[in-house]
Amino acid sequence: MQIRVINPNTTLAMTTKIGAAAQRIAAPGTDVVATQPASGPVSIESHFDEAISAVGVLEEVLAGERDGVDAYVIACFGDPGLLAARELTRAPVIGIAEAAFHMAALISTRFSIVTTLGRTGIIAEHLLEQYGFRHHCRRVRAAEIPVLDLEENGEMALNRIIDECRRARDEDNIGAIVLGCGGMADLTGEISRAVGLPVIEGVTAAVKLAEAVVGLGLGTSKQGDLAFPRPKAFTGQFEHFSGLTPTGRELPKQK
Ligand code: 2AL
Repeated sequence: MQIRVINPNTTLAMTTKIGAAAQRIAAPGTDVVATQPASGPVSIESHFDEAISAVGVLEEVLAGERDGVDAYVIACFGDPGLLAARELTRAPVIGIAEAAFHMAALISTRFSIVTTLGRTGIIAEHLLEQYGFRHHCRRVRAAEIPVLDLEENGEMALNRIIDECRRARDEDNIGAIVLGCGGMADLTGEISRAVGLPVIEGVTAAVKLAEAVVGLGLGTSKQGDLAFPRPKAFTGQFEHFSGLTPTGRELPKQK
C-alpha cells in the first residue's frame, strides 16, 4: 500500500519530519511517500495561506493519481483542499485535523487542542463545527508559536507546547490532548510523558485511518458531491486543469 502524505506548505525540513513520523507508525508493507507543493507558502497560519496551499495540494493529488497511490493524507491542521482533493480520486483522502478529532473521540469523551497561534486555533474551531466535534472539544489552546519555530527553535517550541498542555490537563477536565499542527508529528511521545495524558497527533492518526479504510476495501464515494469534477475549460495559469478526466487506480472489490 502506498500512502502519499502531502505537507501543504513548502518547507522541506517539515515535509521530511512528517514523512519520517508517518513511515515509523505505518504497518509493514505500507510505503509512505512525503511530498510538498512546488510553490506556495512556507507555513500555513491564515485563511489566505490555506487558500493558496490548497491548489498545491490538488496538484499533488493529481500527481499521485498518475502514480497509482492508494491513499492520501493532507498534513496541515486546517485540512486545506480536503473536499476538492476527494473529488479527484477514488482513494481515501484523510485530513490530519479530522483524523485527530476522530481518534481522540474514540479514546476520550472530552479533549483539548493545543495548536501554534491563536488565529489558527480559530480555524480549528471552524473545523470542529464543520465536522461535528464541537461538543467533544473543551478548549482550543495556542502555544503562541509561529509554525516555523517548530523547525527553527525546536526546544523552545516544545517547552511552550508542554506548558500549554499541562494547563489544559489542569484546567480543562479532559481525557486527551490533540496537537494542532503537522509540524508536531514527532512530539507525541515526549509530550505524553511530560503531561501524563494520551496525546493524539493528526499525521500518525491519519496514516492509521488511511490503512484502515484501504484495508476495508473502501475509498472516496463517487456518488454525489465527491464525484469527479465535470471536465471544463480553465484559463490562464490553471489551463492545465482543462478537460481533467479521472485517473488513478480502481478500488479493490469490497468484501
Ligand atoms: C499548520 C500546519 O499544520 N502546518 C502549517 O504550515 N500550518 N497549521 C497550524 N495550525 O499550525
